[in-house]
Amino acid sequence: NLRGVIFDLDGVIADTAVVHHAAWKKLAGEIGIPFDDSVGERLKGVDRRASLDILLEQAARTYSETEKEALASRKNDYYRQQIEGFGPQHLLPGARTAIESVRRAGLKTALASASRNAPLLLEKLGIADLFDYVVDANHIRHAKPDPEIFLAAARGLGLAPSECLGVEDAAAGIASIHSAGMKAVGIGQPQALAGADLLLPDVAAFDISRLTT
Ligand code: B16
Ligand code: MG
Repeated sequence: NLRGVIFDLDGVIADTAVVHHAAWKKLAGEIGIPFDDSVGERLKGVDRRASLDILLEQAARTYSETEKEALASRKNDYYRQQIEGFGPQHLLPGARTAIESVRRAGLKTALASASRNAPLLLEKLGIADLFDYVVDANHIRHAKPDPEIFLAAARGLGLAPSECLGVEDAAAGIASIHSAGMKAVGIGQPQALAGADLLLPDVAAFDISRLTT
């Protein structure tokens, strides 16, 4: 019995997947690391440090811990520069309606974003009050595809994982949802999200009434 829906943020609700992508690409260019779309796809949903490690797989040399911290924070600066100018117009089409319809159907809503910038983004988008619970990414020890973040969201809602549904745009996120014991709705392209229980082209196609009956 479905009682809660747990949303990912970047690429599902907010048009930020492209912003993360551009920031990593800029950093990669600066340090001479090849960056193509398949690397970009692997970074989706993965936290900042794990993303950097994936990027550095292609590096010609090794980087010290201090250098890695500096690189990760440089990427975050690029990302923040873009996010500064964000507002409700950067919600993906249909995102607000999708979340509101879940609440109207009497279900709970949570946010399971790996992003440490999620609280800032929720304020800028004007949707902070639409979630019953927001996972604090600073308290998550294991990045997606580990189930930790979706399990924390279910716990925060006071629900069993089996009573929750996860919505994700990244392969790592779908894997995280499934390991948590939940059904997964994939938002995006079939190539990247083959494992999803239901695949939708975008969040505008999310219809809670078709999932609860
Ligand atoms: P930050 P999500 C994820 O957010 C992004 O998809 C991923 O590209 C990013 O690296 C990660 O957040 C960490 O973000 O650097 O802002 O802490 O998709 O889980 O909402
Ligand atoms: Mg995402």
